[in-house]
Amino acid sequence: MADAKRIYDRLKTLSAFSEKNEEGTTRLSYTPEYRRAADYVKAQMEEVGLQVREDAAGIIWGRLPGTDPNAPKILSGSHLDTVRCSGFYDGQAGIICALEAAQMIQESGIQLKRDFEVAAIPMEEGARFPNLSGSKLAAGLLKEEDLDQLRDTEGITLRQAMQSYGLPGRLDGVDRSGEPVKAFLELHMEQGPILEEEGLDVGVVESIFGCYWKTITVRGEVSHPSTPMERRKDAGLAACRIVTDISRHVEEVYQGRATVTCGKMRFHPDEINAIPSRAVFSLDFRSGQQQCFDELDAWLEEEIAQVERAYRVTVEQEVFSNTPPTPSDGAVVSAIRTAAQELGLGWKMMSSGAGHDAMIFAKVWPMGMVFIPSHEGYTHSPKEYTSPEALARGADVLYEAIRILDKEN
Ligand code: HGY
Ligand code: MN
Ligand code: MN
Repeated sequence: MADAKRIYDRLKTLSAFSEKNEEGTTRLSYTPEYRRAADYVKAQMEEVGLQVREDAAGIIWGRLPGTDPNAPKILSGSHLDTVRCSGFYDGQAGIICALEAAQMIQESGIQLKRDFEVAAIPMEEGARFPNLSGSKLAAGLLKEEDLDQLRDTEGITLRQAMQSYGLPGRLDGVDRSGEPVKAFLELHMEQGPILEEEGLDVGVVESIFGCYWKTITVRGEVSHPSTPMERRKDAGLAACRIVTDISRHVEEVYQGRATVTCGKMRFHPDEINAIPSRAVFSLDFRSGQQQCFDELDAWLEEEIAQVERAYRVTVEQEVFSNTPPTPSDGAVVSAIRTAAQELGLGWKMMSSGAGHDAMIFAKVWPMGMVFIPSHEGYTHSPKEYTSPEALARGADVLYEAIRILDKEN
């Protein structure tokens, strides 16, 4: 059985590799704190006896060789980066529980037929570079030329960030999409309250909600706050109108089938006594049905046309990230479900509202996810918490699922 204390101690140690911030853990990709966390993960993998390599994208792969090097391998892991002021379970629990499963395999003395590899992946969160870029590099969905196109919020290109992090700035050997893989498994905290409220140990994820990010730029005219209301071209007010209108629309029409969030908004010139000439804000759409995204696209076009007329501004929108709703692989789901049943755990089939690296790997390999409870659903917050016992039960399910998948043809 998994060692709850060992798992928790590794997570707690990881949590300290953080930029100084108001609260919680902040570890953006390719930063000095990311480097310290990566070095710690590599050292723990070596301690477990894995063959460790860091590829040209900074992805860490810890390999436990199987008896048949040609058998399609089993991969498991998650992201090592965090959003700002986060907890230390999102992503990290998936890496450390996969490492625990590897250690359980080692300690049990069993020999897998298939290679088993543990992965620690950068750039899953969009806190620095576009989200899911690390797994997209491993899945061959981002190419060398993208390294000069993708920029962080300071304008640094991905290639520059990789090189200053000590990587070659090229992608030799990163794309693993052509390799035979039996399953990519990702353990993740639920990031919702359902498992805890229903007193269950495990969520067997059957699909992952799509994730659709837009940047909206509103342009008006700067003028003095004494300008009469009817004569303004107030980009800030127009932006707030779009956000409140689309939020109300989604709440009234989609009732839980979709969500929309404005997490970032910047005004220019950003002065108390100047009517904003420009407002730039984000919209994050989530839904399990592609049709909802399509409908909201059309609705937003209409909304923008009305706001442009009403506020005498111009509005542009840019799709920043677009990953459709993604089903898990039936055979992998079945292995996870059987593992939970054999362990006598409480489990349920469920969808994931949050996005994950697994939804990118699903484009090239069979994918499945193991959810473990999130205390009161907190996530992207220092209040994030999953008990050591729940982490250990998740690692047990991962271990059993690996053994089931290993025995299959
Ligand atoms: O945004 C998400 O769904 C995930 O936390 N990256
Ligand atoms: Mn997250
Ligand atoms: Mn995550």
